[in-house]
Amino acid sequence: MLISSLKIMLDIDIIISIVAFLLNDHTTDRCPVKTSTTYAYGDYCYEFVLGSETYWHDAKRICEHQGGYLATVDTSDVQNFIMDRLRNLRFGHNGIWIGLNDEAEEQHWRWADGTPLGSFRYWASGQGNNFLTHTLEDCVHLRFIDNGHWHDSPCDALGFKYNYICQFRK
Ligand SMILES: [Ca+2]
Repeated sequence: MLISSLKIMLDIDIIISIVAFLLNDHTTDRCPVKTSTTYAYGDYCYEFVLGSETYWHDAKRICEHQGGYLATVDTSDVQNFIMDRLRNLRFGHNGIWIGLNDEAEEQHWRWADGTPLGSFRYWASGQGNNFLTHTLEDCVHLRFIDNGHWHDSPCDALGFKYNYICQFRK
């Protein structure tokens, strides 16, 4: 009797895990854009564009042309998800563009989808508030070789081309 109740409990545990996995929906079935480097996470799909590196505004335009926007990294979960993916992909570049920018108003950071920067921030020390050059540095990349910390840099200047991540709602 004890053994059979134990077995039922175990079965329920397994069913709960399966349902949780399905609800989280890690498949890219509902992603509007599917490439070999598109991943589903939460309610969103993230397309890691790892071909030739480009300027921030070009990356932004390409994401929008596909019906998405440059990625919003507003929780540590998303930050960790992106870093895990880059590690798994054996990402070979220094950094990757995300949507964060202060081009509309200096030091008022916003994501490319229009939402203001919230409480989650992952600036490298001394970044995001560099008063000497802040007017020149309006766009942010996640710096892979600096453990994913955020660095602001010129959006469209020679020497500042990166890969990028487009985000889409499922
Ligand atoms: Ca700036």
